Amino acid sequence: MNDNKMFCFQCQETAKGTGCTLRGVCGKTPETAKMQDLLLSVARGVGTVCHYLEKSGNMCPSCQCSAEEFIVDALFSTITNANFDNDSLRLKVKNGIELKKTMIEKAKSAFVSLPNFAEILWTGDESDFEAEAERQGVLRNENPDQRSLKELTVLGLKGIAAYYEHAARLRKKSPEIISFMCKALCTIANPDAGAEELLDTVMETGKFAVDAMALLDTANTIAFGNPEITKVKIGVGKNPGILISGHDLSDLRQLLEQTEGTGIDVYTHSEMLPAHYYPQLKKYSHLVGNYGNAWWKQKEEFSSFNGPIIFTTNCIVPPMENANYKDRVFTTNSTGYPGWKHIAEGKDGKKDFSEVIELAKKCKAPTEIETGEITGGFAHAQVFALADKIVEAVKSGAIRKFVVMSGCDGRMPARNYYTEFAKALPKDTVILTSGCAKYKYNKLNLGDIGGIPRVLDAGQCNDSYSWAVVALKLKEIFGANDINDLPICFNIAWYEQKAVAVLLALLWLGIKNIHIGPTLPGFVSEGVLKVLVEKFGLGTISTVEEDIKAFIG
Ligand code: SF4
Ligand code: SF3
Repeated sequence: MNDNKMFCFQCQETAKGTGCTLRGVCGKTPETAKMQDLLLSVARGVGTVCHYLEKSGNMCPSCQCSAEEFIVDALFSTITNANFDNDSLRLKVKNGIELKKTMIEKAKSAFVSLPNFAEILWTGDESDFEAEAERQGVLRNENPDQRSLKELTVLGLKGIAAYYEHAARLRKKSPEIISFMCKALCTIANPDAGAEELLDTVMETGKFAVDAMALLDTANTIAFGNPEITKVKIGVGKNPGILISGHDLSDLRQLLEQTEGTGIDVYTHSEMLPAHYYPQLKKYSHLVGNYGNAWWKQKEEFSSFNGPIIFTTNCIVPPMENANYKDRVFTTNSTGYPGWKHIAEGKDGKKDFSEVIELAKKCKAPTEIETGEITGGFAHAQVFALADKIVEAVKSGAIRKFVVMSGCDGRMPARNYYTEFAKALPKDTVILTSGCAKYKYNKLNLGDIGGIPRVLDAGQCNDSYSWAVVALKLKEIFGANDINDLPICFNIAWYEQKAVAVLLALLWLGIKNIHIGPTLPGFVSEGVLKVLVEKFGLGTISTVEEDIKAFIG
């Protein structure tokens, strides 16, 4: 690892755009980074054994219960801003090592010979954790293009794992997705994997990202109904509240059930905002509104919320030493932070939020930081319900172009570009959004076109799937030969690895000339960038004026 204390380049805020080497810009310490590197290495080992067992007919993907759970959780726990808790990560590593040993024994007794990858050979001695983490970090691949393709795959897998975990919690699973994850982890573990095989794996990751988003879409709509146009309050009431952040709608439902009739109000935060659009969640009258903005403003907003906060997924920002909310934050699922109480799933698959509720009862009501309403709920079913109106507006020229601005928000000042871009877009354009990127422009009141709002929010980042479904439907309606002939352009803001999965999904669907920003990923090497530019016309952003000219004409 040279003089580096760590190496991580998986998110958009990576130091100097090339890699965090001393400490993460996100707050990740070298110890946490190493434990995550080790966890990923063990996941590659488990995935490789699974893949070999399956190939030899000794295991079907649907019976890999504990392997499936381990792989999905390992990938999700290493997503940016998900888990900063070394003890919890160490425990995951140890469980993975035990699992790998059991599976290797199974392979031996079935006479399945395993490849001699380092991930298989390592015995998992605890005194060797640190050294193995250093050997197995991102920089283990010396060839920059090979490293880049492997990282593109694993970062896409992290996004898939996140979406898969939510779907699985709602009892929707897919042996095919798990089987692919194992195969891809095996390819990444293979030191001799060639460029072509790696590029194919990257593209296949896009295919399975589409499948994972479709799976989650089905799971969500079966459980909670189809999102519908909804106005969400952004002010506060007089009751004490619980703030729930992240993406896990199943956790929110359990919290709403357990808080019903207690006099506690529930508020959504950041990526939980779209929960309000679902009929089976908005029916709870004590789901009163959304508090605050995207993840990166949480230090100030948690402080003024006054009540307990639950993180169901990323994005956690490490609190200041003297933060007044430090003792009222809880985590669930793959998330963790040292000193914060983790609420695990019970044997019945349920979580007990009683401690959070008791704490809320002793807290003051939230301090109001803004007032008014925001509108959302434009996932595919709602958009299809408005299809006639939308098609008519396109045909008449009232709508000139749709601009997909899905993705993530972040704290870099360069991201003000997205606010300015949204403001500068001509009045005959409509923004299609999803993910926390929307907080850059969802309170601007950009007006409507004949009753169609100029900002259509489909939901969380995984709901970017809706825009793919809508684009395919428009292609059919307009009889276009190619999806790229439609009046749609893509200006995506990325931050963490779910956005990487979404980008790979869009590439897999054949969408060209996507612009990503505010900067290009540090994990894309010059060689790989050249391929992405030549094959897909991938680009980044420039100035608002130049981009409006280039995208809209
Ligand atoms: Fe740096 Fe991002 Fe990795 Fe954090 S997640 S260490 S900010 S690259
Ligand atoms: Fe946001 Fe973290 Fe990506 Fe799910 S909450 S979009 S950044």
